Amino acid sequence: MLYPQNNLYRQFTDLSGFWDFRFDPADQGLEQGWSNGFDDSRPIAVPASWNDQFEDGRDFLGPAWYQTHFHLPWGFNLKRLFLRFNSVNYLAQVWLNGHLLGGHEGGHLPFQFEIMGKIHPTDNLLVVRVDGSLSFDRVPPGNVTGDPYDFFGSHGKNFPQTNFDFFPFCGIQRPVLLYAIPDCSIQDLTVRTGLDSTTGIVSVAVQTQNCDFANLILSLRGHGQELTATAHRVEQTTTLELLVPNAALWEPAAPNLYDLTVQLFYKGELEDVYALPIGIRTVKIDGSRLLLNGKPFYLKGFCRHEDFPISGRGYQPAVLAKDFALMQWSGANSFRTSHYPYSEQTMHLSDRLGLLVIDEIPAVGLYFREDGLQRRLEVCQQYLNELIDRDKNHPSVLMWSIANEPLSLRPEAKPFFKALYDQAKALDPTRPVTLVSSVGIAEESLDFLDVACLNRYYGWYDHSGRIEEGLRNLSIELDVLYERYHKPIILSEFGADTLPGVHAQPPEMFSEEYQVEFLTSYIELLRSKPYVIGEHVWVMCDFKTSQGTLRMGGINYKGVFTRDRRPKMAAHALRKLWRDS
Ligand code: GCB
Repeated sequence: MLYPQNNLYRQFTDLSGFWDFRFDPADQGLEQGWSNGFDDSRPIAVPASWNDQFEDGRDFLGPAWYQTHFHLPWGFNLKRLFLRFNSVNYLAQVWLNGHLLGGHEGGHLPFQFEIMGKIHPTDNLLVVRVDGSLSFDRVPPGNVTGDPYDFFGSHGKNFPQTNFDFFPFCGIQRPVLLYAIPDCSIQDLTVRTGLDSTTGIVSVAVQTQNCDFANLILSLRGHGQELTATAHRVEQTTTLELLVPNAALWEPAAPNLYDLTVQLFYKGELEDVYALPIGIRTVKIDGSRLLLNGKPFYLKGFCRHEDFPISGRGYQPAVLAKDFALMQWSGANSFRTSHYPYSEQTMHLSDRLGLLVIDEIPAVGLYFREDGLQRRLEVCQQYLNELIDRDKNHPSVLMWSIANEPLSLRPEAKPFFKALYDQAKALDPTRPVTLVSSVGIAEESLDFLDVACLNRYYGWYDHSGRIEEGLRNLSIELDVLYERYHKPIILSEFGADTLPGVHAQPPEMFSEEYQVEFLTSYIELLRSKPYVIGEHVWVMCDFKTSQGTLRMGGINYKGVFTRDRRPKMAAHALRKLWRDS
């Protein structure tokens, strides 16, 4: 799904702003909810989670109603029109002027509706019902009951009862766009790049719609070069290839981008243009090594969350800019989109600023009891399709992650992940596929996954207060894991809760000194293992969680930065380590 853009042939407008909003705890439905004219409505900021915008309803997860009015912008009436929602968590149903446009399941991924015939030139009423409530058969799951074996962390005692460790923020969390494209248009582009000695190979599959036998011109500009390729009488799809001599390759230390432009001609007229920044680079797993552009690469960086006071999981451009500035300041070269896809803008900034991304579907806290299992698989399959469709053209996307810490000790887990692995490979054979494991050696899907990601907290949840002892265990475990599966390993989470301003010498749990010692001694161990290809600290910033005995004030304090982005001592220690090596 191409992101809307503005040029002479396509346009979009952002419907962000204050919408009308009401909670609907009795689930009275559209008739009652709407026909009373939203008398009890209140203004709400879109995009943002609803939970922290008001004095009531923080823990209320839905259903709730949003509505806004808009006019058709000048010039839009000559085009095909769509409404695109970049992220609504969790279930969305959308009406335009009383017509049900459809629905979507799952936050963090975009969906859209064509609205021809349902839109007026002047006043339009857009209504959205959002339900973010937690259920065992949703992904990620919540309100799971029964066998403690299927629970994450605090064994179902947290509130709201998530099977994962972050607050289940809900609402319209990213922009809603109204956009226009020509009838005869470029529907999709799939860019793949390769390398033959110093020559870059750029192959672009172009999908057109509503114009058989169109002509295409593909051009690539940048780094002193301008190259073109053409295709004639294209029937819906074709692949064009460009060879780029002495290509300026994309890598974190030099995130070189080229401007790719596709022009679509139909019956002699230029009908549509789409432009995309692209990077030329290759990714390969070679034995126990990760090769970027043919050279071994070691990942240093963070896991993160989209989380900020008041706006919750809502898109905040200034916070995003700050997070990238802090990642660059600390010397990170990569991050994981734990535990759901981040905004499209995050992916664009990663391309531009040179951060490699482990791109994860929102499959966290998965468990494998029969009830709801098939449904959870289908939802994960939908997410994987949507994620790869959205992010396949970003040079920053290094690999796909198909889950975080599934409770994989049941036999159903392996076939579940084999289905997702095969799907990812069929959609994108160019990138490695991983799964982030907490069960380690028992994660049998490592038989087929390309990379092993392991989360470990020895010296925190286990071996509390005894980092050295914990690390002795980790060292043995890593060797055993490599021996068993022969896959390169990323330590994809390790960290310690740290209260800013709490100090102790000798270091004690929760003190800033303990976090420094914890992270630096983990990193020293990881660097001594030749099959370890990366270290991702849990977590970049403190973030909001459900309430429970494990989380003081509903906050996970493992951040290297506070929730408002101030550094703890560990941030300086990491900067020293990551910039010097
Ligand atoms: C984990 C989870 C992450 C938690 C973290 C923690 O293993 O993947 O979501 O927040 O541990 O702090 O316990």
